[in-house]
Amino acid sequence: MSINYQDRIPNNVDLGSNRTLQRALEHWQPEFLKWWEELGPKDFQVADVYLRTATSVDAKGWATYGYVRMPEYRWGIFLNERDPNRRIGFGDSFGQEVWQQIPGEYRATLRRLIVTQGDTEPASVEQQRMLGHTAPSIYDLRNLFQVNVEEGRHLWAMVYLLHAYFGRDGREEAEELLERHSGDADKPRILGTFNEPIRDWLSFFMFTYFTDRDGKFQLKSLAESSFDPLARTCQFMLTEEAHHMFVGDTGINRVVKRTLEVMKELNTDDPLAIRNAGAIDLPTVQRYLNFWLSSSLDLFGSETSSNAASYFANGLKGRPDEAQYEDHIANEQSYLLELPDGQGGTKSEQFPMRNAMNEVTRSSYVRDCEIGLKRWNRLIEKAGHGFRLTLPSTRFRRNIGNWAGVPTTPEGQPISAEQFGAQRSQWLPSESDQAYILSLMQGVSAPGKMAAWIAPPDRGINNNPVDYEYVKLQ
Ligand code: BYC
Repeated sequence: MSINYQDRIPNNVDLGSNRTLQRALEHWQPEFLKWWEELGPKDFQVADVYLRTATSVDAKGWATYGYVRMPEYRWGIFLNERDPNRRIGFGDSFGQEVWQQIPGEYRATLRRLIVTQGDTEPASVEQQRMLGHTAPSIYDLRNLFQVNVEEGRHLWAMVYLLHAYFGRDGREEAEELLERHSGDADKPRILGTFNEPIRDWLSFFMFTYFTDRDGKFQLKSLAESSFDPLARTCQFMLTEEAHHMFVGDTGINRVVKRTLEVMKELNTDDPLAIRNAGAIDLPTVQRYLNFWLSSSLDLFGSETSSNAASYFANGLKGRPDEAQYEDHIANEQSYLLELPDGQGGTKSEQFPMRNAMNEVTRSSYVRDCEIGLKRWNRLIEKAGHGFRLTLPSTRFRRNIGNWAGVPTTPEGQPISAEQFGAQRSQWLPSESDQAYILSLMQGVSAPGKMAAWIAPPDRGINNNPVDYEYVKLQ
């Protein structure tokens, strides 16, 4: 399963044996590069960046480090190895052989899922396009670019499936993936979060912690798919995804650490004094967290979804880590949901388990989000402060699903729109919060130097020191 780097498109799918497919992808490749040039990281295309590139999908080869100019990154097609004994792991066809081709009746639905997944990848690169100039260090700059090139590769992963298994429709969808753009008034990206601007690095860290983690859970669900090529693609994408969440987790950790240092130096927790010293007060960190978590919660879809039920029944999309469940058919269980009663209160209702799959996945996601919070709060506790970062309720500021448009407190208590409006600036980034955070965004480019609002990382990349020249700026 080593990767063929001789081909114009690196791959481990024996692309050379299918000339039509190879030609079609070689036709898409310059379109991708044009998109990268126009909407990928602005201005750093000739810099040498210390990046990892996959040279094989096994443990030894998937992370090979070296200096690369981003447009020369070897974007390619890498699937995990095929397990000839793999069986359908859930739904009505549990135990049957997995599919190497798509059954006709599921074509449209699978195409929709793959396009939705694929759409997020270039979207995130577009959202982060301007961040290079304001990186708090070149260590961070390198991490941004690593995330960006890998999101580009994840787009390739989905485009390969579209080209290889969906004929002309798939080729058209692949073109449209480069035509929709994040935040575009006429052709926006499909899912809400991917149209939100990311203008500052606090948002970038929140995005990589919370939104990339949605990616982890969606990819885990698709890695269970009966459509084996999709499952194998997502399994390999998950190995790369882990670094993206690491960037968010350690980024927020370093922001909190620096704030605590300033609080100690000044012996105060007064947000204004902390801001005057150039750090980010913890209530502002909480407000950014509230914004990005609530946006990411929408990405799981509605609490009750007949789409989700049929994805599960038909074996298209499972639960993350499906093997941990006892019952893989799940058509006799139910799930209790607390929903708005339409009169300012809540009501409990039982739903068939299959219809609640989005909520099952969202709940696993929230548990995973708590791990970072515990770590950040330990820092705060050790420094002797009573403040704690918390995850807002899954009901808070939702735009999709049963809680969409229902105003609640961050604890999930329904309130009136007036009450919400009156407290909004305590719960979500206000204009003045955003102006302050933007005022901190000034690029730092000397190796080892950090902006004043963030602590240095504990260690560098691939055993290199923190002051390594991770990006050689020309
Ligand atoms: N914004 O039945 P429902 C990642 C739509 S992130 C706008 O509840 P369903 C990454 C929905 O499409 C992972 N629209 O939805 C992270 C549906 O529309 P249609 C991305 C939304 O189908 C960082 C309608 O509402 N992967 O990889 O059960 C950087 C009815 O909704 C939203 C995937 O999303 C929203 N937030 O589930 C880079 C996996 N939510 O079909 C990358 C593939 C829902 O009626 N997608 N809608 O026109 C899916 O599995 C499903 O489409 C969803 C929704 C989970 C998104």
